[in-house]
Amino acid sequence: MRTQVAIIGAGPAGLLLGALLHKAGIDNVIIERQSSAHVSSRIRAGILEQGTVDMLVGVGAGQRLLAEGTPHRSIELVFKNQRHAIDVHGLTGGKVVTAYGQTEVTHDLMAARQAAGLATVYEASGVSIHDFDSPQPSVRYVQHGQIRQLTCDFIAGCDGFHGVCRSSVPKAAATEFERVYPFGWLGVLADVPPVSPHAIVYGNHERGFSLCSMRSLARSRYYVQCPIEDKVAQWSDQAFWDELRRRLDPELADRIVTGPSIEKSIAPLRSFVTEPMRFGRLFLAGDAAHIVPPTGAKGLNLAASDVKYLSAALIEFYLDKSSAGIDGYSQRALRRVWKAERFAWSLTTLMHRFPGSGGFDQKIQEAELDYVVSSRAASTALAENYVGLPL
Ligand code: RFL
Ligand code: PHB
Repeated sequence: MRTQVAIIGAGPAGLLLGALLHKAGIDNVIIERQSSAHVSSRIRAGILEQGTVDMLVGVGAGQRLLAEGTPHRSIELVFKNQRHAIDVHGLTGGKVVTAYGQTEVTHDLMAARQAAGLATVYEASGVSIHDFDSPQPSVRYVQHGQIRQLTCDFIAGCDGFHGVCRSSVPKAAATEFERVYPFGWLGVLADVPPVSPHAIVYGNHERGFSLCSMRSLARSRYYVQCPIEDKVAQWSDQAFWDELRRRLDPELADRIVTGPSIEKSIAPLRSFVTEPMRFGRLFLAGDAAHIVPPTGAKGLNLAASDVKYLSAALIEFYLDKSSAGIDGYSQRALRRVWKAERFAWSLTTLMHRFPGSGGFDQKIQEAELDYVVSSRAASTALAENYVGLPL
């Protein structure tokens, strides 16, 4: 089999890249390790920047998003048991974020890809990539017990943090930057109306961080910071709801509607960047190249901006016969990646309880939060990062 661009991974990065290339008439094949059912059932991100929404609409996968997504014009910060709204919409000249689950984004992109009849290989095992330092790279994998080979012009490594692409690059060719946080997020998904249907609520409390988010007017997503050693089995639904309530202001705590969890998991928090994001004819995009802690809601949105830059570079290569775009891809993408890394790190640092920190650290966080909500300059800085810096 031969194609122009072999895409490894059918997460948001791979599916969106495939859609953008197809729209420009560039042939591509996606090779995915998991089944399509597995891919479309992973519960992860929930908040889309306007740029991400525009891209999904642009590739024809935005119909349900526009009908069912919930635009948020503000976020709320809870500290010292009080809630403060940040008017994101007003502070950014009219920008909003949209609550729409990654599960739905993936579902819509998969459906659009299937409708267009584009090639996707699911349940490919033993995927390996070869010769990306030559003009004719290839991908090998096993499907239905048979070894297959796909030759191509370029490989797009959209295979997430644990994928095969980044680990196929010689160690000496890349530099990795990393910070691992000493806590996790315990997340619960429940079919109950969201406590705050018009805003995402971020809470700072002596007991730790909390977050109230949503997937729809009937489905809520909540998180509490927990020790990284905790196991999901230790947390009954009741213990989760009690802990969440303790960390919110009394009015919000009173309003929470609880119900049985339909998903419960603990996610570790990490900041990670690999540089560069291009090695000959291999490009990395999304979580394959970088991880942000979820506090800023940036992971999926960064995957989208990477593939926007990458698709523009490949379109320039095929249609304008110029290599300038692919030569500049890494530098261009990394500029935006590092700004999102900085934002996610600073919001994580501001909102969480760190082991070994004491009263002084809590007071400093509260003073900074007080500054953020009372200074127009500081709340504007938060708002413009939250809605997403310009592409
Ligand atoms: P993905 O989604 O991990 O997809 C990678 C795909 O590659 C496949 N794969 C392979 N395929 C073939 N061969 C191999 N060897 C392979 N190895 C892996 C995998 O099966 C998978 O299908 O990466 P991608 O596309 O870069 O997308 C990144 C996003 O998924 C991620 O950044 C977000 O989920 C992060 N995130 C959030 N991002 C936001 O923008 N807004 C949010 O509100 C938000 N909330 C979150 C989040 C992530 C969370 N967790 C669980 C880490 C909340 C949480 C709790
Ligand atoms: C979510 O809805 O899952 C979510 C919202 C905001 C974040 C992270 C996750 O910062």
